Amino acid sequence: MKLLAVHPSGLMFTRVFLRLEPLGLELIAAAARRAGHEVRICDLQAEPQRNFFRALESFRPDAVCFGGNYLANIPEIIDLAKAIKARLPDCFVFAGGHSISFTAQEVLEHAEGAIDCVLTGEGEASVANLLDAAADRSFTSVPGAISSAGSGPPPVFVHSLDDIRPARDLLNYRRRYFIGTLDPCASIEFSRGCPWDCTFCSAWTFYGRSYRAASAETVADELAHIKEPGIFIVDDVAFVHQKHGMAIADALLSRDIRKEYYLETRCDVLLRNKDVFRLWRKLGLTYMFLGIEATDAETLKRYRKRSSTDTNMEALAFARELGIMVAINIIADPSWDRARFAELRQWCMEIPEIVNVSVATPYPGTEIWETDSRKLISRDYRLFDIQHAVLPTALPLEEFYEELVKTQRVLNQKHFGWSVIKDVAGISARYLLRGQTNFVRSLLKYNSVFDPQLQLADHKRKVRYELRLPSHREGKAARAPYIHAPAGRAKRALDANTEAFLESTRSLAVTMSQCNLVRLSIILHDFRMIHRQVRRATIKIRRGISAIGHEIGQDCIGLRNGGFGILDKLRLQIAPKPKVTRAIVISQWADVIAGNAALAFDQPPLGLCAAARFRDKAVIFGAEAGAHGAL
Ligand code: B12
Ligand code: SF4
Repeated sequence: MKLLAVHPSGLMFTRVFLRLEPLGLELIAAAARRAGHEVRICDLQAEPQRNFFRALESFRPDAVCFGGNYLANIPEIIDLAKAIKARLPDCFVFAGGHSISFTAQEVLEHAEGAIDCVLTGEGEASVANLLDAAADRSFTSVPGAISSAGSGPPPVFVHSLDDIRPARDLLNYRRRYFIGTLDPCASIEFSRGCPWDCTFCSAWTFYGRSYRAASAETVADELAHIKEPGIFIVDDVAFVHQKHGMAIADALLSRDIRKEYYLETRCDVLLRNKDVFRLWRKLGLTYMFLGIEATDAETLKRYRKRSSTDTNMEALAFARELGIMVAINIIADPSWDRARFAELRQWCMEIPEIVNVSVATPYPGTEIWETDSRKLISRDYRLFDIQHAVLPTALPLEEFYEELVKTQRVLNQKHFGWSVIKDVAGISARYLLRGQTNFVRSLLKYNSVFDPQLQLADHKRKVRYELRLPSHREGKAARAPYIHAPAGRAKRALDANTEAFLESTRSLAVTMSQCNLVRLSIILHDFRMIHRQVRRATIKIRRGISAIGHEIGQDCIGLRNGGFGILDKLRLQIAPKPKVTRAIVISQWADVIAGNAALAFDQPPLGLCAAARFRDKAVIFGAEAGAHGAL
């Protein structure tokens, strides 16, 4: 069979800052090629749409598939599918990828027969089966297949990440992929999945909270064959597993492979695995993206980021120490007023990092989609790119965009303004001489892409395809909308120590350093992993240690030690004292639950446990803050 694999066009972000190869689609292409099919790739991020239509004419594919990772690309995919059927009515058209997996049924309906099937989940595991089944259009035996004529069993995982490597050779314009000064840049996957569960993210629901890793040898082989000097590591959270990061580093060192790398990780992972990141710095780690998301504890809690402001600040300090370019993301909430934007600008100007501001957006597959989607002001897929506001804004929409773009511009100029261009003139000239224009162009394109009037105008476009709302009751979260069903620890390539670390962050409510006791309001919830009897509670703590005693008084019980024993102990203490509504527990494993409340700290050093030997009062300190901070 002749298969044309298509990636739709790039979204706003890719017009300025980066453009990266469609790794997922290359894996599908590789799996299909291995099954004996003739495959071509057309990546509309890097080539004009006329190439797609030319390929239909000249290649005359028997099947065309689309990569649907991004919700905002769905209308384009549907329109292209309709255009295929108008030209090649017998062509088998299917789609797969992250976002389309969460919206399969509605996409099939919008496409009105132009898309024959959606293959949900990890596509390389079942694409060969699907192509076999295409002849009689019967997909009921294909795992992950959804079609109007019937669906197959749930999607399955590929046997091992080492099985299939991407068909990089099929891309027509490899030199068009870049990120910042990594120009040209290839992408690679070291691991897949994320074991955390942030409310705004669908990485964990897609992969059922699994975490799998490619072997160090496979990764090193692949890197040895990649020609590009820049490498974008696509992992959701790079180097969660220390040993894995070290093993890849060793394999690269032994083969003397030198590249420049970009990766994304969590602040707590960076702090936990400092040696890994130090070693990777030596190996060429140049850029790091840290998902900070919010600058205050309350919002971090709401996003269930399971990290604290202190951890985030400490991670930034460590990343600076490493001497790499650090970019962070902050999510702008639609409730923000002008003052809040100004505050963010101020904060961002005080730190040296590159700051990216995105807009809080509920996506299918995320928890906030389940709880917030009924408030949406638009269900136009094209606006779901985290650069547009799709929830009601406190400011009039026009003013919200003015503030957003002003903030983004200020932050952009901080790094990419003319004064900086002068500094990077040398680099730019070198790239231009090599014929690499991506980076230089990106420096100049900002204002033509990020413009409040353009963003506002996007809301006024005619809407032909709209997202379908979830069917359950408003405000009530349904079951997590997994694509691959969760299989617990068995599906995580993590050792016991890393699992324990994971557990501790999952139960982590907040950590604070003694000298940074700011007013804190935390809604505690979702400790159900450890214990099902979780209730909500609010703990308010005022600046200063004495203020803590005053604030929480006898309502609060402080306990030291961890382990499951503490659950009983805590409940015993609280049960006969109905007035006790709040508790602070200093816990090794942060495994805390009580009838009414709990606040846990992750792995306090021994000194802190000792300091916590007091009765009926609380201790607040940071896990990494050293042995101090007792009441
Ligand atoms: C790396 C990455 C990027 C990179 C590169 C993307 C690229 N060129 O493909 C960059 C940094 C450019 C990027 C940008 C953005 N990203 Co991004 N990105 C990711 C990330 C972390 C990993 C994607 C990846 O390459 N994985 C590795 C490959 C092997 O897996 P994969 O692509 O998912 O492919 C597998 C399956 O999806 C499926 N599959 C994929 N394609 C196809 C096609 C067919 C036919 C079939 C059958 C199956 C199939 O099979 C593949 C193999 O198993 C994901 C999170 C995630 N875990 O998925 C977010 C994610 C996809 N990104 C997201 C977002 C929001 C964005 C941006 C809009 C953000 C922004 N600031 O503007 C932009 C838009 C970029 C654009 N294309 O225009 C969201 C998507 C949300 C949504 N529902 O639309 C995700 C899910 C992150 C999240 N936390 O929510 N992203
Ligand atoms: S840690 Fe990152 S990838 Fe994992 S759920 Fe949170 S935002 Fe998503």
